[in-house]
Amino acid sequence: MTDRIVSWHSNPSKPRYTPPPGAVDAHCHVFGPMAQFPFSPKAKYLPEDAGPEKLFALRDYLGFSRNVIVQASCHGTDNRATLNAIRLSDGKARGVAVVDPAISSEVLQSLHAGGMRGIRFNFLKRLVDDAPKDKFLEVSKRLPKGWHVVIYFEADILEELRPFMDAIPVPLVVDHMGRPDVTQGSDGPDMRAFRALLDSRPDIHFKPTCPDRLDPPKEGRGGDPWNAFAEAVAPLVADYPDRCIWGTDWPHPNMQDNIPDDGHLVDMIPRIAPSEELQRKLLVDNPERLYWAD
Ligand code: 0GY
Repeated sequence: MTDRIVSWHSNPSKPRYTPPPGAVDAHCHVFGPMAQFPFSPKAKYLPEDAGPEKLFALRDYLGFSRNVIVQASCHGTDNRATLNAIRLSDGKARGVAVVDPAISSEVLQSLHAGGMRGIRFNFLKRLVDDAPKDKFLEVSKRLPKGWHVVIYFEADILEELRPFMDAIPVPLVVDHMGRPDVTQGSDGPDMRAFRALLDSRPDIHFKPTCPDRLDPPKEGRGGDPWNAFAEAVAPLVADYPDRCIWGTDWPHPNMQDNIPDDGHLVDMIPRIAPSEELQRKLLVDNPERLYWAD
């Protein structure tokens, strides 16, 4: 693996939609800079630098006020690049760490002091070599006060993960709704299974994010881009308005062959959250509760 990849748009359009004051882009990442923060030897992709300056410039350009920076798999369990970005944000960023489950309570506390408010468990085989449920469960029992677990999985393992998720003793946030097949519609089997998960506990949140990943362009399917995504996801946001948070997913790891325009992603917000009240919950109230409670 030698070629470094660019997976983000160099010149995204200005969104037509204006986010409300205080809006949080609650799912984004930083890559490097590599000279300062080398990538993990186990990284499954080697990106160009996409550091804090670029992220904060995009935040301002898109009309957001704050970021939640999720430690990307290419940095493994070395959280320094994410912590560096949080430190440079002047309080406008918080983070989600990826840790070795054997991490000490002292180091967890230092991550809290650095602005982390959760840890991420990644179950995608193309991104990580292993995902030890027993060890994940153990560390989730000794997180700093107020933290939650962010979990990333694909729809085909949702049922298998149910006992594991049931046992996690802190709130959960599910990345990209567990990647349902949105072309099945809002009442398709994947969305029904995901709703059953949400109904099983009141403290499971989700990110109605990544139309680019979940609804990629398909040969012969005309009409509105990301229409299937909007139709499948809007009812979920309407039915669980206090449990969703939104993010761009910049710099869009692994999307180099289908790079989304970030302005178009922002313009999806009113399609999944049509009222001002829903938009305020999705972009301000809900992420604030999870990431800026203290
Ligand atoms: C995402 C999705 C992906 C990658 C990562 O940490 C990561 O590398 O999360 C993916 O490739 O699906 O949410 O950024």
